[in-house]
Amino acid sequence: METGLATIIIGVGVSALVQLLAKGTISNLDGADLTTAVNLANSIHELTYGLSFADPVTPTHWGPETGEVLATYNDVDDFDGQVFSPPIDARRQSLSNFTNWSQSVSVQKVDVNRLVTVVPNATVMPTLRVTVTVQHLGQTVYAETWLITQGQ
Ligand SMILES: [Ca+2]
Ligand SMILES: [Ca+2]
Repeated sequence: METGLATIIIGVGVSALVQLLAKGTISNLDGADLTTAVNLANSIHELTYGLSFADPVTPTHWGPETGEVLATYNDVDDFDGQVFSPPIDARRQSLSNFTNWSQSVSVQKVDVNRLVTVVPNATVMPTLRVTVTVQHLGQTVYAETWLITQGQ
């Protein structure tokens, strides 16, 4: 009973913060570039919906597990530090006609009680923060951040 209540309270707090973070940042107001950049950021966001919070075989390992490649990445931290240029769509297909564009992904573990605080990757914590930064010709056009909670 008490455990269930705590889960609900934490869940409400997290989703409020997700909405705040999901607004993203805009650093370049070129309309067409911005539309492209938002779409490329959303592709990565959509892609992460299908991933496990941690690897099913080696959940404490950070980054891609041995033998994994883009097509077989199956948990969120597999994408930490990955840069896609040309960028990829939500089905991980390379978008070869988007030359000079890139998606850079950062995954950080954050404190569930203080979501702005990054904690070491090995910490047992049910919250990850993902940031994708989209660049065109080396300039950042758009960046978006969202949270992923364990069991989502
Ligand atoms: Ca992994
Ligand atoms: Ca994996």
